[in-house]
Amino acid sequence: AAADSAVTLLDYGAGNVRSVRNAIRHLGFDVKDVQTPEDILNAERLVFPGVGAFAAAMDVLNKNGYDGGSNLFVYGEGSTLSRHFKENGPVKGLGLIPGVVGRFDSSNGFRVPHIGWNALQNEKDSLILDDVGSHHVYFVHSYRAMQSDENKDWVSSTCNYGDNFIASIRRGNVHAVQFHPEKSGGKISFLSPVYVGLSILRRFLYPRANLERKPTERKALKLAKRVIACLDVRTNDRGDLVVTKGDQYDVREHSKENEVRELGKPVELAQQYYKDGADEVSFLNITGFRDFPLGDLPMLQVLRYTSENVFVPLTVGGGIRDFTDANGRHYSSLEVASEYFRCGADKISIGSDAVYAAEEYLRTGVKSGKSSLEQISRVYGNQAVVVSIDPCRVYVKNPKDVEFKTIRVATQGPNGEEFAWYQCTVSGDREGRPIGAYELAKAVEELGAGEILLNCIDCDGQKKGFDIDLIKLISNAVNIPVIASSGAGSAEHFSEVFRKTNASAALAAGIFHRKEVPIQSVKEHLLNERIEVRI
Ligand code: 1PR
Repeated sequence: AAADSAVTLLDYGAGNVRSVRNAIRHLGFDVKDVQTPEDILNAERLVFPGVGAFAAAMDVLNKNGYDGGSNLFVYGEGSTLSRHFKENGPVKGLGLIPGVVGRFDSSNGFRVPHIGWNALQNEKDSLILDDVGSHHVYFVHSYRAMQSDENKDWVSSTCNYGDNFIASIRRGNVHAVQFHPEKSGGKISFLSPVYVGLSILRRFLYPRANLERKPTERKALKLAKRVIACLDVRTNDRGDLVVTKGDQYDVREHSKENEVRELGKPVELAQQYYKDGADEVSFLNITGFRDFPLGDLPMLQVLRYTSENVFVPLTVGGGIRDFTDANGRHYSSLEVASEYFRCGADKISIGSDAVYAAEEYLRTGVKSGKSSLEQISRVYGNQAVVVSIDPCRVYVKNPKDVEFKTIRVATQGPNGEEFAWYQCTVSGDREGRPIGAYELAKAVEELGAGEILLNCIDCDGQKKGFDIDLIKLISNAVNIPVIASSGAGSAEHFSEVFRKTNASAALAAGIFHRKEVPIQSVKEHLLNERIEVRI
């Protein structure tokens, strides 16, 4: 092991590097940023974080004269280190590892991006994966490297998602992993001080650390269904940022004061949910359509603090759009998103602005390339862009009455209607738009969304279960992962949504905030129901 405690980090501004930084610090090391190519050559341990959009990252690297190829402890995402990369056309990678990277094939029913907690297989001589045993680790990517004769001696583990792709490689001191150790938090066992993802980084940083390996009984087999805790955040009437929760999006107490309902503090609750086993945490700035996030420093601060010791993916939404402030300074949505990523977000979520972008795309039939959705996914990769849909059920007598996709409903409407469509809303349900959730979902997938957060205004806060009709409709319409949201009232509602629909994840807020159903009991219930989850 190297004598000094510094780890050299190559931060080329292409994604959430804050979490990698935080994880290294958490393990007791200082981080030294690469300023010049010599810093790379002089590094004893070099960490090279993965990126969402490879071509954009290589461009930055090439402009700065980094050409890689050093014989160091290199630790980075496999794709970046491979020879050629086929995202946005052929782009030359660093050329450290022989192999070709290609996009997952979504035609065989596997959703792309591959997002979530999956199992490692065929592990051999990795040196750094010893503590992982049969636990899940966190993946988020659309491209993967396949095994070949050229690289078979490098492969130290694989993962199965449609096909067997390379999950990690090791050659001498070079380690690369396709998943995110800094996001694969969670303890190895209840009593153990060892965390799954951090243990990987730790074994890299202290190569001789000789912890005993204690494989657990249960085997992680495949991509797990995710359970996500959502924090709707806004300022209360005193100006403090608080976690609130609405009933059908109404977050005010119906008392004399009509104050905003308060359920806790964002950073504390996020930490709690991480400890309780949440697979992801989402923050939604629910007054983002009104406030401006770069002026809203508290929200950025919430992300900074949370990412210091929450090692699962963080999503942030609310207010991601172009904005001109009172002084006439213009901010692009890309700048807003970049600031969120720098502060520790792994994904950003776009609500209202995605509705406008989809409307324009459907009206003109042309992708302008200018919408926030398109721009952010071009720079950060579509796996970093979630579109949050806030639909409202509208009953109709006859499907021909509307131009939007309708469904036959399981429970009839108030006037005996047998059909309904789901109308998209913007600005937190303040305005209904002439576009259905079905049409929106398909359009945003084409525009570059990597995931859909599917809320339902009718079900929000009602605790009567998810809107199965809606979730079926949308998850069957797209090939990207869909997060079911709104209405969870019990652990059984989670197994119901995973059984009856193709949702990849289920999100809840109220039951977790009010401590009515702990995350752990949701997970245990799913496990008993033989639904794969991360424990
Ligand atoms: O339009 O890009 O600024 O984004 C605004 C974001 O804020 C959107 O993601 C939108 O869904 C969200 N939002 C706006 N107003 C509200 C509100 O509640 N008044 N909250 C709101 C959305 C819905 C879910 C909720 C689930 C689960 N909240 O996120 O957490 O319904 O709740 P439950 O388990 O208690 O039923 P932009």
